[in-house]
Amino acid sequence: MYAQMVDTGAKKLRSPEEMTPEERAFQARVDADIKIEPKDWMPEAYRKTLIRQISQHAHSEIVGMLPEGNWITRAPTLQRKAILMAKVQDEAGHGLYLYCAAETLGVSRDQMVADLHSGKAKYSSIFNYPTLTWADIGAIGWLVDGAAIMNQIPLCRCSFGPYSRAMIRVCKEESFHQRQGFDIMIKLCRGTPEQKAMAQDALNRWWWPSLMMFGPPDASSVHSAQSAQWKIKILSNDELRQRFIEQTVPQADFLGITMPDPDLKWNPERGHYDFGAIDWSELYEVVKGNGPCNRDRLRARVEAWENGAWVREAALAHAAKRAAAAEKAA
Ligand code: FAQ
Repeated sequence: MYAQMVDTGAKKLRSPEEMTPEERAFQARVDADIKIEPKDWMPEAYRKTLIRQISQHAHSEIVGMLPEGNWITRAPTLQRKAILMAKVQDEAGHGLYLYCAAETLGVSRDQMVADLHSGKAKYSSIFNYPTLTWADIGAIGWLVDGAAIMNQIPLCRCSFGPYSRAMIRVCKEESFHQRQGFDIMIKLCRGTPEQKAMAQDALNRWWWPSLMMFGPPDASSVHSAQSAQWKIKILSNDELRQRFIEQTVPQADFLGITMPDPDLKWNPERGHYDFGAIDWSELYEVVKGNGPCNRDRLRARVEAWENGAWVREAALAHAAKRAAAAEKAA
């Protein structure tokens, strides 16, 4: 197991005595599980933290369409193609709810998109890995959507109203995504030896990056302590990762494929699975822009934005025309 204590650069939490009266009243509302709404007073750092996390979450949904979109034209049957198209469209919808939730905090959509394109805003590391075979589409649904749900169910209870409400709907759709991925894996694992080998290969490649989706270990996480105090984070990165492992190992057993971790074993004393050391240098490299597909992903998003400029211009011109007509009629 990792035991990496590093200086995270995290700021020390303010005690109630150090808070201003407004901050104390705000924290009391959070502690009482009263939702914070966009027009309520909030500390500037709370607003900034939410803009950072929600916009990065939105970008992840949008960039996350690319690895799976890559297989829409090559899905093995008409039914699989229809399901995959619906899933990828759902991810676009999730991105849009999340951009709307972030906009309530006073940031514009154009600014968020510009930050993604300039590399200032992050998106989930997982979407910088390639989808080499059809089994990768199964592994993404099973593992990536499985990890996303594990992280997002607690977010349904987070302190910021628009984010928590967006998450409720997103989680319902993610459950279908996870099940369709597992269904692909079942089919492959019950198929020919070659198909089962494809499923095993996909698991080998997606397992460790899926564990990294939960973020760095708690001891190295810059934002966790403050986000926990504000109930933006309900469970820590490590707690969620452990729960995901607990949920997923029996599913791999059911499929008859093996986790690529020789140190993974049930620890009856802890009542949890122990697991091998995660190579955190890989996460940090991918987040810095050096993953296998970072450049392709950003290029695809920038091109899509530029190619769609005429649609945005036409929609704005149409809206202006309708507003002018409505004014004339009034
Ligand atoms: N990748 O101090 P912490 C999906 C960054 S949605 C990239 O622990 P925090 C659906 C972090 O931003 C997947 N960057 O940060 C789908 C921070 O950098 P910053 C997305 C990462 O925020 C499925 C720095 O490291 N889900 O999959 C990663 O407290 C299939 C320090 O880290 C969400 O965004 C990473 N893995 O905790 C779509 C959920 N981990 O901002 C299509 C909401 C950490 O200071 C197909 N987000 N970083 O420059 C969260 O829960 C949190 O933001 C964490 C990170 C847990 C991701």
